[in-house]
Amino acid sequence: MTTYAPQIPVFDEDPYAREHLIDPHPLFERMREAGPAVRLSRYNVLAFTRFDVCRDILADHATFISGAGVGPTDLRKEKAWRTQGILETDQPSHTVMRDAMSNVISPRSVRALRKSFEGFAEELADRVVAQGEVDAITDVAEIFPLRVFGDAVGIPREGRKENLLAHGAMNFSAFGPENDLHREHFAAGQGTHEWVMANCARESLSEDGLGARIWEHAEAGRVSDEQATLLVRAMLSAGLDTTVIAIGNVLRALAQNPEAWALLREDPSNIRFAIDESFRHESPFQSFYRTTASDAAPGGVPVPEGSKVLLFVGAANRDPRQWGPDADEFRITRSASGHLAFGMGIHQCVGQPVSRLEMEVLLGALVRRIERLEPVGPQVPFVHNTLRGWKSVPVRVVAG
Ligand code: OVM
Repeated sequence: MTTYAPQIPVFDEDPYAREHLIDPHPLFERMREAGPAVRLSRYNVLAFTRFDVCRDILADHATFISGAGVGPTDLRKEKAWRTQGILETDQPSHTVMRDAMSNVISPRSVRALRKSFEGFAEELADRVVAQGEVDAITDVAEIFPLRVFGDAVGIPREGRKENLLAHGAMNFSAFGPENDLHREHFAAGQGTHEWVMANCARESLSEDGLGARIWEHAEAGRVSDEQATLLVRAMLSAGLDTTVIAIGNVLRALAQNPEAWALLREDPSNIRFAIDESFRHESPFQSFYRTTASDAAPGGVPVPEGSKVLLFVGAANRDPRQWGPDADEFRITRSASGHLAFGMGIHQCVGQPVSRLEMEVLLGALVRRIERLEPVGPQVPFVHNTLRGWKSVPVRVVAG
């Protein structure tokens, strides 16, 4: 067992316990204030919650590697539940995969998606207004990416809903410890991995989608067939739940902050500020790990080679040292860009322009029709090891 410097503050609480997952910010604050790192005694791991230190760790991909997995398990010692993909790969093979991925998800290819995203956004927004009272999660946030992102990748419509959400919840569970929640999400995800893998195959994907564009890189010999499969898998496993949660979180924040909704109606160019502020304020992907390839000292804290380090980007995104004394408030007039919700450095989310486009187009269609959203009835949190969102956010739709 790794021994850490004795002066590092020790926390006996479990950040993955239900009570903290439901309301993580009080514990995040105590960890941030205790020092640049705290040792979680339950896991014997160092946890980082301050913005600057998390950012520095993410920027140094040579010292803080991903190839040993971005969950708590060292995948060099224990076999992963699935083949390691782009997320859990280091240079040089990461670069090969990343180049293909960023060629496929390019400014031009993302721009080309706008029209079809808008078509479905208009349809869905009409439906929301007609209903008058909706669940921002199940009637809106879950519906939109399943349709438009599924179509963009080029997978069949049938089976998406039953497979992709449970698959994402299962997959992202493995970036946290093997606790009861992990087991629940793995049980619920039974069979979905097989469905996802079957849809990564060249012959399952439509001609005109992002998945088929990935396979062109395999045909050209720039990536192997296995790498192409893993890149389509990354789209399907990383692109769905995260965006569903992101849409749910921004709708919830806007329902609770009607003055922010009014600013979007006044000037729709404010939509992108609301999106970034929401990513900062409640980051969909809250925490993950790196592994030290050599002795390191992030934020001055000594970390021996071969240690897992736990990064709470959800806490870094609330760090008052970075965001000021009102860091806990949702305020779309602040400059929230530079948050760590999409990571940072060579592994920074490559799909983020697609996710942002989905959010921007959908919010645009909604603010054109709706004067405000009023929260009604109890909200149900999505309790998950690494994702932060809601399962139910009922709202009354005030058209106008
Ligand atoms: C995966 C995957 C790939 C990229 C990112 C990610 C942020 C997951 O293969 O599951 O999560």
